[in-house]
Amino acid sequence: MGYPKVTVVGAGFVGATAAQRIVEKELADVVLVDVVEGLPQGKALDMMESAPIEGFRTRISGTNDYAETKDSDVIVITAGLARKPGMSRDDLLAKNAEIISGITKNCVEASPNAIIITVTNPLDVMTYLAWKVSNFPTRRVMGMAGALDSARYAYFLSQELMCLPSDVDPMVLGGHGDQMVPVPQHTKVKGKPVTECLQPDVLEPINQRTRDGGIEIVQLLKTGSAYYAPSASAVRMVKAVLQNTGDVIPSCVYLTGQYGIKDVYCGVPARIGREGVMEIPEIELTDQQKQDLKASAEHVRENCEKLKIAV
Ligand code: TXD
Repeated sequence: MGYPKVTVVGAGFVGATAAQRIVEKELADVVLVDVVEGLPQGKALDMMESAPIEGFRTRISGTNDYAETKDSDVIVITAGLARKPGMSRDDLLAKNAEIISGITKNCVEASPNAIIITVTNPLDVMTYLAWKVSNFPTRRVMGMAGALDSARYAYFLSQELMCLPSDVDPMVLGGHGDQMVPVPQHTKVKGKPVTECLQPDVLEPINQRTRDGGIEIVQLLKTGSAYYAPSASAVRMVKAVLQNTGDVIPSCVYLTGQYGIKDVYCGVPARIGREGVMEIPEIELTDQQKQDLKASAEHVRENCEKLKIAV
């Protein structure tokens, strides 16, 4: 039996690294797409030339033509502009909206049954846009942000607690931006809530560092933004879909009244499997967290309103 097929649009830092992780893990054959001629072809060929050493049997090809993405199981959209120092995620809104609209149309035409996972910023708004343009059921369109924000939270906590990063089971909600909502009482260290391990005065700076996690990397790199942890996070979602794991992963999904929020894409824990979003199990939040989550969702909604003109 052949491998599933994943299209990764955008052969930049996040897209190419995600593609590499997918083929090296043998999760799927990958088609890497970009507007720049030669870029996806060159990166795909380079990756295939590593196959004799790495030993993976999956294949990757690069193209500028969506015909080659035909009948993909999953589409990961990473194309667009990355943030530069001093630039907020929302500054990217207009430019990336145009890019995501065009890409979604092309992808959906070639793969009408795919699951779409968006990565491009501003994430929550781009996910909404991809859903609108695709005309897919909401469960088949989701965005990657919570998985990354949670991974960053887990890493920072593991440093403070001097444990393995994988010993931390993190939870971060909200939009992917300054209004994200770390949830320490549902973040567990070897099964124990982190609120029982760390005092609030130690925890709060870690929560804040998590909110600023993207900027911290942008400031260090000076050109471009993070891509190792973002690509790993996107591939975690791809794997949950392809292998129908039913893992609960903080993801940007369409809410229909959960947490008192309706008709907007926002980051909450979601059970992910072959059909996309299988379930949105509601977790207990403090009043403050509920308020913060709502504020975060409202911010996303405002930006979506601006976009309705373009949709
Ligand atoms: O948590 C998250 N969701 C994120 C989001 C974490 C990290 C990065 N995040 C966002 O992903 C970032 O703000 C950007 O919006 C995207 C992609 O970031 P990346 O670092 O990979 O950017 P690059 O290296 O500039 O790559 C973008 C590629 C580049 O090769 C362009 O030529 C291509 O996108 N591009 C296109 N491809 C196809 N079609 C069109 N129209 C197109 N326009 C640009």
